[in-house]
Amino acid sequence: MKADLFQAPDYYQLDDLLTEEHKLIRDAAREWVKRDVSPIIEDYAQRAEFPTQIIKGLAEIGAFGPYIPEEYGGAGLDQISYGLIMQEIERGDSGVRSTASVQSSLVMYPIYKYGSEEQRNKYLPKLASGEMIGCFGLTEPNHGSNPGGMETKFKDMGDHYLLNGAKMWISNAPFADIAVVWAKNEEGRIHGLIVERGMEGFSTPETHNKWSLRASATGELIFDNVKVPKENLLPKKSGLGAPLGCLDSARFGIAWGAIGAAMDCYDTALRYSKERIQFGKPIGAFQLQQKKLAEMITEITKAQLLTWRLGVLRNEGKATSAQISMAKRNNVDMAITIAREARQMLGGMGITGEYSIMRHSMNLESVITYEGTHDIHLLITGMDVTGLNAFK
Ligand code: TGC
Ligand code: FAD
Repeated sequence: MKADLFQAPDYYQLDDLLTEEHKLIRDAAREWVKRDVSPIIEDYAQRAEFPTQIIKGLAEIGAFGPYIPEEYGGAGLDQISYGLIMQEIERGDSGVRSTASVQSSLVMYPIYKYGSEEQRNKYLPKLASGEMIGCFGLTEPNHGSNPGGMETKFKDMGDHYLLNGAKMWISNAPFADIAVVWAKNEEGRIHGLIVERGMEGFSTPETHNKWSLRASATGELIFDNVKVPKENLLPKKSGLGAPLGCLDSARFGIAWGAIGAAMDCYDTALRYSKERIQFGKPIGAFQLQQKKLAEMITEITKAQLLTWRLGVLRNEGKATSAQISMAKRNNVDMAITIAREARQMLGGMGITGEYSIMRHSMNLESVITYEGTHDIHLLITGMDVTGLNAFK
């Protein structure tokens, strides 16, 4: 792969909206991606392997639980810092960002928000340092967009719970130490349970043959009469709103992350357009190529403004789930469109691993599907503005 020469676009001087601390956090993440991710990621993606050696670095840049309070090992940062870290990581690779967002928003967040004090103290510091990796089991083979229909269930056996069922498409599953699993009790109420690797009857087979997110490990979670200790149930919230509340946090991170992938594609295409000569001049001098670049930077700038405002609203505790859906949907769509256009600008070179664009493009096919598909988020916006529910 080519050397990482990334220069971040900031067409509307949005750096002026950031604090000095935001910029320091972002720049540290950016440097780390240049040094530890960019040189190796294409090779790992080609081999369909997650580079476990970067876990320590992810922890060091604060990517595991950025907004979790310091007393539990988190970085105690605000939502914009969290977003900026996700942006920088996804600039390197969406699969690496997946590992960080699952760990932060889907494992640490529910333990922090819905867990007991004992659960917080037992798991959060180890998750923050990367000593422990977690995954989040909501999706099932028969229930993706409608998780409320889940079949995974647990029974109260007096001194423990007995868990049965299966989850599918679970990021980090093949190597995770713990899984936050959503399952129904005998009354059909959804609860979160912390399942630990090594519990009898619990297995995590890896999902192979992916053309997307190849540097992220995806797998199933199988529960065959798993005895879960009673103290592993998350006590403070139940019902579908509990897992969906975690998704708000992860979707927010993805809205920022997608900008990172888009910025990388734009920056690569811009540089290439000035270097590649056809018909005696750089291809960037042709109007058709300029149209692509002009539209890319316009869309990136709009997405940057959207997420910055959303970050402010999140910091003030005022962002709604529907606002987060709009940003996730818009920004991922923006990124996948830019990746496709940027790939074309590189001609044949665009399909090779010499450049990051094709990898981003394929990764974004997962990003536009997970955490709620493109169409599901449109229906959430539709429901919000009309007050009419198209799901039921
Ligand atoms: P509905 O009846 O609308 O809602 C049930 C309860 O949940 C509440 N709620 C929310 N709470 C917090 N945050 C949200 N975003 C919420 N959305 C809804 C709601 O108020 C209600 O509460 P209550 O107290 O009244 O019971 O539920 P529904 O069954 O009609 O479904 C609505 C729908 C379709 C929007 C929802 O199911 C949905 O978002 N589906 C998409 C599924 C999804 O996003 N799955 C993601 C799996 S995890 C993943 O993909 C990780 S990838 C990570 C990576 O690798 O980076
Ligand atoms: P379906 O729900 O079967 O949807 C199929 C199509 O039907 C989609 O286009 C959808 O938009 C459309 N559709 C569905 N309902 C409606 C409707 N009401 N109106 C109109 N159209 C509709 N899940 C986890 O729990 N944890 C993870 O860590 C995780 N990681 C993932 C990693 C990867 C790489 C991938 C690909 C997925 C991951 N997922 C994870 C699962 C992901 O959240 C689901 O794939 C996603 O929610 C969609 O579910 P589905 O694949 O079952 O598609």
